[in-house]
Amino acid sequence: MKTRGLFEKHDTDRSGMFDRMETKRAVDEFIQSEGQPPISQTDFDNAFARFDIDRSGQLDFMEFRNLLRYIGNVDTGFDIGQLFGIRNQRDQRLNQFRNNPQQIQCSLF
Ligand SMILES: [Ca+2]
Repeated sequence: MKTRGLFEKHDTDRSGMFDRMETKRAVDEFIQSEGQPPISQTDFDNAFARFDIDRSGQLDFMEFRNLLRYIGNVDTGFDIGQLFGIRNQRDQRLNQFRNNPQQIQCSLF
């Protein structure tokens, strides 16, 4: 199914925007049609946050299209869970460093 068709099908309240539930349903259908393994709730939440640029809690069509493209691309050679795992680890280290740079230095040397 084309992205536009997928969007119109799952925009059940015809708002022109996807809320989290609508996005999840559309992503699940997309993933299934691509023969990809199901996306975990954590990966979905991360992906949603990444593409909800203005933090409105909703995705417009362009944001949704970018999300699908991202998920689709990730499947070619990358495991999305692994990818987000690496990113989360990196973010955790960065946060640790910001919160307590000296402690990190001690653990490195
Ligand atoms: Ca909607």
